[in-house]
Amino acid sequence: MTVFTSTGPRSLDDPGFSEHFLRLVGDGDEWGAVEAVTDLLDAGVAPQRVMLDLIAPTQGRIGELWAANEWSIAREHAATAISERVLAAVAARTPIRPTRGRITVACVDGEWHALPVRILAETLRLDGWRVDFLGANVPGPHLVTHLHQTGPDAVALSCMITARLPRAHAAITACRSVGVPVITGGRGFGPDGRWAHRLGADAWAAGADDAVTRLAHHWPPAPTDPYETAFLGDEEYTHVSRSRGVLVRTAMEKLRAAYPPAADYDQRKHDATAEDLSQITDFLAAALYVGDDLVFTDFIEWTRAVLDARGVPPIALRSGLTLLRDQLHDFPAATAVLDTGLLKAT
Ligand code: B12
Repeated sequence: MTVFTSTGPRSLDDPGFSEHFLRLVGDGDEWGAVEAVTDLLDAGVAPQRVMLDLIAPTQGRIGELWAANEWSIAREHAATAISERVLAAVAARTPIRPTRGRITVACVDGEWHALPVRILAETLRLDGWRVDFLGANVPGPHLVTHLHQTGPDAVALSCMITARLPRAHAAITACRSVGVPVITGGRGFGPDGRWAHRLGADAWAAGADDAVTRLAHHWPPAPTDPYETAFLGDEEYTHVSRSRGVLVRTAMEKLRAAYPPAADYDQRKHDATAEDLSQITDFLAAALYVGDDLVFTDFIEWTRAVLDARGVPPIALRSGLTLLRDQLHDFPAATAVLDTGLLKAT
């Protein structure tokens, strides 16, 4: 479908349109971005398609441009804020009276990727659900309090980063224990949602369209015992997660000797390195928690590319991994995961 905007003919099928929209968002042109989507809605394009085929992939590009060091974090934040306002404009233009049940939509504790789950929330609302959208970083106990107060038919839990899987497990178990079934989604649950099932989720959906179908046709799920959940988080996981502070501090103290250019780091670079090591430790802990190296190796490959784009050589990452490994020689599973990470960092 072709739409005539103030800047000429535009269509969702035209690859030039997504570039045009990315430019508007990247230039901080909120007015232009909102106009572009309202023109599409006026022309009869379904709001679900605007969200899933335009806003979602554009947000993916925004993050990739940040990762490639082409956009600063400030430009990424400004663009993300515009994506959120564009989404709000779509929502304001499409009021729907709820006809289905009530659903709580939230990100797990420590998860800040709010836009994917906001798109999910709006898509469910358009399908007739009454949605309580709790947004990013929802601590488990507060989520459960909310369930007691509102009595929903389902909880939709989002996890985009695998490092948050242990907290996702706690949230899934808590929701199921109070009798509310959980549908999960977001890349953090792994390819085909493989870790969602291990953590006891009632369902997993690849995206918002899939979630709509699942909730319309396969809900509520067959009841299962909420106490029958996998025991995850053995001794090694517990050690790595509890010693996170010491592991990172010790690695930072020894960094200069292992990687001499670190001696010239200013405070900003020093803090960024400590932050990277903290995240590496979180992903290591999550890999031990679910018993899958992929959690770690995926993150290491991505970190390597992010550092490379900022002129940091792979040896710096390898030094950091080795400094963590040196402290964990009594922990065979952790050492094995770090070894696979070291191979990916080469
Ligand atoms: C944009 C982005 C950011 C932005 C977030 C802005 C924001 N406020 O949302 C910024 C730059 C701030 C950021 C930060 C980080 N990010 Co980031 N980010 C991305 C990126 C590029 C796009 C995410 C996105 O919005 N996509 C658009 C959405 C709409 O598309 P979608 O995912 O297909 O959406 C569908 C599904 O997710 C699904 N869905 C989502 N939730 C749910 C829930 C349910 C119940 C259901 C059914 C479905 C569902 O439905 C959606 C709609 O169909 C992804 C990579 C990617 N391409 O996805 C990395 C990515 C998620 N980030 C990643 C990382 C590592 C980080 C950081 C740790 C980086 C750092 N070193 O600081 C931080 C962590 C912040 C935190 N604690 O949460 C990694 C995670 C890796 C991993 N293995 O876990 C990714 C995958 C990049 C990568 N390739 O490695 N990120």
